[in-house]
Amino acid sequence: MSKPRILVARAIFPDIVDRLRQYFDVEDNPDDVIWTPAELAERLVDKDGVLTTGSQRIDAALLAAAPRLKICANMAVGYNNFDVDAMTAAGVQGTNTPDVLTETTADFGFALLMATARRMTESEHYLRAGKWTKWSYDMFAGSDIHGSTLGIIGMGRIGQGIAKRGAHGFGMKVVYHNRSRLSAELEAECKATYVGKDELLRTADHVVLVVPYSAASHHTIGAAELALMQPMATLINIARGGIVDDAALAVALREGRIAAAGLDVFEGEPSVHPDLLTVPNVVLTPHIASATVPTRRAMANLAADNLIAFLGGRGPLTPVNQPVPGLRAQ
Ligand code: 8YV
Repeated sequence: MSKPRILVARAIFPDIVDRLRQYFDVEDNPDDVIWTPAELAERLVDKDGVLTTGSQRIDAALLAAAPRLKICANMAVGYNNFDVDAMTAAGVQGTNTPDVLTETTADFGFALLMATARRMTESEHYLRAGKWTKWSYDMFAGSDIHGSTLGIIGMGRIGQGIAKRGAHGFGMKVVYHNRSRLSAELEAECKATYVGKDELLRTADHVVLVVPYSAASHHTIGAAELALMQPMATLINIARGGIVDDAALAVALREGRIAAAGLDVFEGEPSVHPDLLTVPNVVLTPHIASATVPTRRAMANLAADNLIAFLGGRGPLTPVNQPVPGLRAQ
């Protein structure tokens, strides 16, 4: 019997591609070419599965062009690149990579918060430029982390990881806002108090965004929300571009309406709003919150294991939808 055919649509660890070759006929993309939607669709015409990442859109048009496609395994926990309704209607399984990146991403969120509040990149640029000639009382004076109020919007697994780091490691008071309240047990574990979004924005010294992207969460933070924040507050976005109105944020930073921002994700990335590149009080990183070698390997392996389990006739390991089986060409 011939093996199922899959596409590994972005470059990943070569040994994990080799592992997939034991189960599948694999077409891969070792040079990591960024295909247009039409080029991706062309490669999927004869494929049963695809290993993809957050940058490739899987929608009704693509599914129609790929009649044999049965599973899309995202190497990411966020799956806003999937049109989940279209996939379910077409009988296509979607999977993501939860849990394996939680602690790494929470570490990064906290690192970005600290770098932002303590002005680490701005001060390093100053030093590297040879401008450091003397000490002064207010040179790069930032805001404290310990003992301050941490506001988390989006209290899923990563948000909870950040809350625990803040509460247990740094004695922060933690408030959170989420679609639904955590159980009393989880609130106690995270030492976190549920508040309304506006109250969080008004009272937090540091606001961290970890909410999944959807039409409903688009521009969760825009000019009106930034206006509620304290002038000494910092804003951290490790969620998705589009959760923050980047143009409005650049204005708020330039006018000193908030103290600083740390951004790992951007609207329209890898493009970055030009005004964010010129304001000094922002720390910018290229979507690397999950980027440690062990975690990226765990993500790639989980995406691979989803393909192996599902196309091997067992259920998906970490599904994001429940399509009716058997709708797709064999
Ligand atoms: C990925 C992420 O690196 O998991 C996610 O949702 O944002 C990152 O960990 C990125 O999406 C690439 O797929």
